[in-house]
Amino acid sequence: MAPRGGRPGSGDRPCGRACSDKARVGLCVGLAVAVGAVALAALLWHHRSPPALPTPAAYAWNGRGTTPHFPQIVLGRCYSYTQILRPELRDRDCRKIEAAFRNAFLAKNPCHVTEQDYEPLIKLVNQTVACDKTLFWSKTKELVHLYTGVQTDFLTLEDTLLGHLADGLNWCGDADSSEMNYHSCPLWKRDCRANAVSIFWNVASRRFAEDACGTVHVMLNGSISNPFDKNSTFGRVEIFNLQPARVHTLQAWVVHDIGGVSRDSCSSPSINDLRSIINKRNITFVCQDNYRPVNFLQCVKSSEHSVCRSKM
Ligand code: 2NF
Repeated sequence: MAPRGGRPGSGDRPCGRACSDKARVGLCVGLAVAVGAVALAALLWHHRSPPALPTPAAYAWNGRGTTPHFPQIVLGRCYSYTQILRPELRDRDCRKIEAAFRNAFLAKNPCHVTEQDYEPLIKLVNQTVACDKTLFWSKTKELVHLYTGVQTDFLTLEDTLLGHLADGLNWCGDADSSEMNYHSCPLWKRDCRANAVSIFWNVASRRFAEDACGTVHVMLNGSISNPFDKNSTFGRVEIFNLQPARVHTLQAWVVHDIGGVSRDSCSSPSINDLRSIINKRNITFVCQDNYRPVNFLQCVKSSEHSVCRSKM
């Protein structure tokens, strides 16, 4: 009886060439099945574990993250401003205002927030500043607010509801999340100039300037080489949004550090640049060095200085 099968190449070849062709076909089919199985497994594995979506924390912006308790701070500031500081605004809806602020930047790339995103917030806040009482500032943040803290008729942007809500805070969201990013936010000088915070101050400063009327004021720092900085918000945004039909004069107060080098800053090239921009816009420019009421405030801190002794 002939054995079944048999080794190819042995002397006795019951199936010969036909048998070796069958073996090759079998081998090829086996290999194809194995390759297919590996490919299918790889495909299934890929679908079962998609790459993780970046979380807000994964974006390491260069600036500090959203101020902790941002929504609570905004809500609290809104209530204290509208109920206690300026009760004439008591009918403003602080819950809506806080939500509009949040919605302006949440679920958005913080480098792609637009001025339009803040429009609902600006509409809800809606506040008018009396003519002659608008006070801009540049590089004098602490002193100007000491001044408006006493002379409450004058209002800086931070003394209006909109500026008060945001002053000193930081905030941003993320396109892939509905949460605030408390880890990091873009720094305008390093990540993107048009970020959620910068755009807010641009639009708030623009509106503040557009609404001004009569004589407007600015407090500038005469103890630095360029009291007027063309790249500052005052130099870039505010002066170009004054409405010559409503504003007839810009009064600049150039203040100097007590005991610092005494300069006549009103005649410096930097202030002359400001004068020429303002005059070209058909607005009168008036400048005063060392405005006395501000000197008195500076002397509260430096009462022993000879300049202050002689003033008192
Ligand atoms: O934080 C504020 N309260 C603030 C920020 C920006 C602009 C207020 N403002 C409004 C105020 F109402 C003033 O009238 O603009 C005027 C002051 O801004 P400025 O740029 O003329 O004055 P600076 O002393 O140079 O800057 C004030 C603060 O704003 C920051 C800057 O780092 C400083 O902390 N700042 C300036 N430009 C930008 C910007 N494009 C900015 N922060 C973000 N994006």
